[in-house]
Amino acid sequence: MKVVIALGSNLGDRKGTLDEAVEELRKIITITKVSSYIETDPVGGPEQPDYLNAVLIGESELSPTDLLSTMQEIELAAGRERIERWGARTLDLDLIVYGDLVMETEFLTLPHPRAHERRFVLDPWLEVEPGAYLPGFGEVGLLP
Ligand code: A4P
Ligand code: MG
Repeated sequence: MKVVIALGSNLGDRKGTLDEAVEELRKIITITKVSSYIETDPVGGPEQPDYLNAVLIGESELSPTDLLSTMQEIELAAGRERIERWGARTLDLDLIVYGDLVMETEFLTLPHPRAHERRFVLDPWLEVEPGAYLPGFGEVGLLP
């Protein structure tokens, strides 16, 4: 299934962390595109450093929940500590879409519930996929 994953880091060696996360993800999905890494102002949460954000596109054989748990293991391996929601982190991996799947459970909402309003997700996504489509929201290129 086609998947879109957003990567973010705003602590430590941000570029090294994103490079490493891409290599770890490559072990579980077939990556077809990786966007450039963009510097972004933090959105929401407490005062915190700027982020380096990126988006990648791949093909996954894993189920959505198995993919999410593997992504969380990669976050932990990158030294992420969940101290406060939306706070600074060495690595954040969000599953933006899994094919056209629309679902909501306690652990996983698809598409990602805040992706549609976040330029730090939409801009790098459009860079690697100009015709990007967000189920339930429409063409990414037409979102405000
Ligand atoms: N979860 C549900 N659906 C998903 C999904 N589609 N992908 C659950 C990933 N996780 C999903 O996430 C909390 C819970 O969301 C997880 O346990 C998972 O089961 P988390 O990663 O533990 O906590 P968090 O990241 O602090 O919260 P959240 O809600 O994921 O925050 P966001 O929305 O990821 O925002 N500003 C800039 N410029 N760049 C950023 O990357 N990131 C954030 C974090 C805030 N501001 C930012 C950035
Ligand atoms: Mg997250």
